[in-house]
Amino acid sequence: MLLLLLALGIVWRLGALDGRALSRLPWLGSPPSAPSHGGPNIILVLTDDQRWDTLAWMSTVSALPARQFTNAYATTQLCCPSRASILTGQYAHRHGVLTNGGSRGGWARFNPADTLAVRLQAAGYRTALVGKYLNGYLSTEIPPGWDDWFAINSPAAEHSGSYYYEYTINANGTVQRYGSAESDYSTDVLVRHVQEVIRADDPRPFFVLLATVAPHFQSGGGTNAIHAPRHTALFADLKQDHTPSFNEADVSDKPSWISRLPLLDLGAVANPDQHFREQVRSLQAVDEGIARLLADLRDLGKLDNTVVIFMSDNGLMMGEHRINRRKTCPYQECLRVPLVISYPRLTPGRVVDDRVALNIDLAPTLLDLAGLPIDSAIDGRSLLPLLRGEQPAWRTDFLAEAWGQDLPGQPDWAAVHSLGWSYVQHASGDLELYDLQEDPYEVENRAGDSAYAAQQARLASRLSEYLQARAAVARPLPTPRPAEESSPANGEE
Ligand SMILES: [Ca+2]
Ligand SMILES: [Ca+2]
Repeated sequence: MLLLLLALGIVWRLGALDGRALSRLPWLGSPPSAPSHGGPNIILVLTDDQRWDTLAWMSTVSALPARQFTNAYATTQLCCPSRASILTGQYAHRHGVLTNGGSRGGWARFNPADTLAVRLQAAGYRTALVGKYLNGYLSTEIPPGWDDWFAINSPAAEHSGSYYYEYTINANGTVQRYGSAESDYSTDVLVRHVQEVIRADDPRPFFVLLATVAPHFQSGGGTNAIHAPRHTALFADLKQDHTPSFNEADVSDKPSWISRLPLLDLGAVANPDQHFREQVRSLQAVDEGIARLLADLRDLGKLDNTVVIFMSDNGLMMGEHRINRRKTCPYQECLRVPLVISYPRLTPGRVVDDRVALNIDLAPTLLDLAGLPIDSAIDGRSLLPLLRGEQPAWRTDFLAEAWGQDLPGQPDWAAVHSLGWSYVQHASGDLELYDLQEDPYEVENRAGDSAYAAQQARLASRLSEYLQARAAVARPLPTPRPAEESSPANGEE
């Protein structure tokens, strides 16, 4: 009796809290009986290592009524740092996840306490992470901010480097094992889970991060992306365009770790033409999955009130400047990502927008869509005014940065990148300068060329401003353990 009175007393005291806090107490049941938030539903589809120039082969995404950002970039061009930036709206130097592993990066270095998911959940959203989280996440731990956690958590050694088949998923605390059957193909498994999320009888708006494995190449063996069996017959003759930088004949203008690369052996297993075709094939299941989700939303009457964002975490070199299957480079192929934002209320038709959009803009954009404040802890800017068709004063350049050793001997670098120019300072002291109007494929490094001295001085000054601002907010680096100093921190994932 005493216990009952005590319990009633606690419930009475909780009654003084607002309804949202009350609803999140598990023994009182959830979801709440009434929507606590009137914001739109959000589905963020994040592909892995998809270059911007493969978007054209995704018929559903290409046909969405949407604003397509043709100059969208990853500020750090690597899975884990970029995903951490998407979740926080912060530059890598600020959230501190600089690499995919080692002491300077990976899941273990990420602070999950204040993410987009945490903020949206606190505001009344039902949040779901479906697919890839952060590199090195092998845990059964569920980070804060997620109501529904369906995250791939198997170590690379256990699944032949694939993640397309033979992987495990932490499904809200229960580890599920997937095999090699056609129905285990990871893109389809993830999409099916998102279908469950959006069909759930829950009055709260949802935020779903659907992070596919596709179209990443397999780790370890240099083999290509894996497509769903139903797409084997597609694109048999498809080849990537070989731009003037493909297998660049003269790389003597490049820093030493590039100028010493041999010409690519195009007969090798890691043939970039084949990988391009396999990327496009593997993206078909992603595109079909998005079509299924759109059909479900239409059936549920939720289509008009759902924002669908399509983006990749980073680009990828596929033979340009002789570099194959590498990221963390300052060139267009690494920096640029596809970015499409569809919100029927704001984007009734297809609009191409060439303003500079960044991975760090996603978090503030989604907070803005949810009516939440964007505070000074966020580096990116909301794209919502752009979605509305407004013309605010907007950035014309940005700071790009990278750490780790994706190419042997490659130092850390920072760059200022605009639509007209790219200027790169490597920690080794090497400089690169490209006139992107004259030389969009970056085959002629103009650093040190007297004809470009004024531009170089202007860009060096601009980069210096960025680096001073960076120093003021950068998360301190850990002291590297001796064994790590000579080993790659990024691996191939
Ligand atoms: Ca990636
Ligand atoms: Ca050259």
